[in-house]
Amino acid sequence: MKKIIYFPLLGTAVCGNFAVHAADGKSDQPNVVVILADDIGYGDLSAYGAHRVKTPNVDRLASNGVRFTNAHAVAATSTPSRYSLLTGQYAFRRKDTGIARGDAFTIIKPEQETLPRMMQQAGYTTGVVGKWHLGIGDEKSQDWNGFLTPGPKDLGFDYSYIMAATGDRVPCVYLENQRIVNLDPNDPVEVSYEKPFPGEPLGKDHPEMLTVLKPSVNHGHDMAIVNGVSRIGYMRGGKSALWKDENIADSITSKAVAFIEKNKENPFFLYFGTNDIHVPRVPHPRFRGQTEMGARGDAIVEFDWSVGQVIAALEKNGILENTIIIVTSDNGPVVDDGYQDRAVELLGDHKPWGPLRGGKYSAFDAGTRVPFIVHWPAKMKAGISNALVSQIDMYASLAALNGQTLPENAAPDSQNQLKSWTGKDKKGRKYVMEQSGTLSVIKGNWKYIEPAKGEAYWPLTNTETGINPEPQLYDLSKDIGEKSNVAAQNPKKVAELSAIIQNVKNTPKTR
Ligand code: NG6
Ligand code: CA
Repeated sequence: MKKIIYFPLLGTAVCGNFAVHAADGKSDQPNVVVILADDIGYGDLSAYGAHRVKTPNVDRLASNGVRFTNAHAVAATSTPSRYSLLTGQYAFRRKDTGIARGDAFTIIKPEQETLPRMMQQAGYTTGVVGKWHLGIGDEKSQDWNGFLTPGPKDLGFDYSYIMAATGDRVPCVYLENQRIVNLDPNDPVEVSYEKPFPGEPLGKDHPEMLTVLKPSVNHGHDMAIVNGVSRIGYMRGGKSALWKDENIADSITSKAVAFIEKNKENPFFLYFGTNDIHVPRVPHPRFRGQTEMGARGDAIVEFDWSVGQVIAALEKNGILENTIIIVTSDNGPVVDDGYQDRAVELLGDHKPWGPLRGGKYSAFDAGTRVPFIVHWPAKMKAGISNALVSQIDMYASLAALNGQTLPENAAPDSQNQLKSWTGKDKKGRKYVMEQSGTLSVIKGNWKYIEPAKGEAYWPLTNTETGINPEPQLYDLSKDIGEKSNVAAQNPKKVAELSAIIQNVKNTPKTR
């Protein structure tokens, strides 16, 4: 039986899976470009009120698109946040989704349903460029000098050009379609997170070799030295393949632009994870000094430049109008994340967290409430939306956009929020879950943080992470800075919100 699927936003009734055709015979499906920043906080962009740094390219998208004020990453660190976005499943349902090492095996299993595979089924060519941080290879084959599989291809990306983990973790190389780029077979790459390679100097023993950045005091980041920066993990070899930190934005942005150029004739889905503004922050010399905030501020300018390059590529090819661009961040901001880059000292009155409390790693809202802009001139009216939205819904919302019916086992926690993402529904989700060292939920004006024991994550103190053995309840309508815990005065609210969390934990599927 053929199903008739109605595309609410495209205004076209179609038969079968996908067959949206405009009068000229070309596909009318919008391209989708997701620009996922690393560690950019709610208050880091001028569209969100920053004044010590200007982000004109992001601001252009914000003023011609919808800028969200109540949008959430699923987790307060990268790996669980990205896992949730690409699978539509809360990362806390799986124990192995914490911050991944650079030699982690593929975390999303090839047999899992994924967002990029759904997009492929909807007729898109899919690509991932930039930060990956979801592991690669498996126990049987993690051959750094050969073909690393499973990897992005097995999860639904036709093309990949990635950094395996983070800028501060080895191996410091790019992988294009799951092979190291520019590798000299006579100088193979070796990677270990267990023990150093004999003869390779380490940051902790050779501070004089750390000519670009030194680690913060009492901190890790003191192992392999690559380009005058010590990292987490050990590596040896691959000299010709090593990235240059100051060129990362240029390298990955040019690959993102090349992907757009190559696929401009047909619908494409590009997932572009920037390295900015994660540590080590080493912006290209042309961005240095663009702000008075040192490397962290200049990295925000570099991020904005990358966004500008993507916009320019779409515009040049006449496809900006019918491309959905989503700009957001994987988690909230951190100022000192392990290197002596003077970010704390030069911050001045810049507030990376905006009016919120906490930051990266934190259960307080700055950990996960992030900038979120959706730009789609062809179908959306510009504006500001306070709708409660979460990155967990990208999967089901893009599926709905393309008339894709989700299989039973796909995207268990992802809801179709297309109407709120396109600015039409001003309410959004009934509740949003957030993951840090504990779980939190926001519903209406209320934010509840589950009681938890645990140590604060460096560089935070327990007061900043929001990890507390007592239940916490905040009335965000009066207290967006989560200063006054009103749990004791509102036992019914506490019971209601804690029941939501219990229910989500106990039911493997919430969509
Ligand atoms: C932490 C690192 C931090 C950063 C983070 C991952 C220490 C003490 N801190 O473990 O520097 O790399 O992991 O950041 O090593 S994320 O944005 O990719 O989640
Ligand atoms: Ca991050």
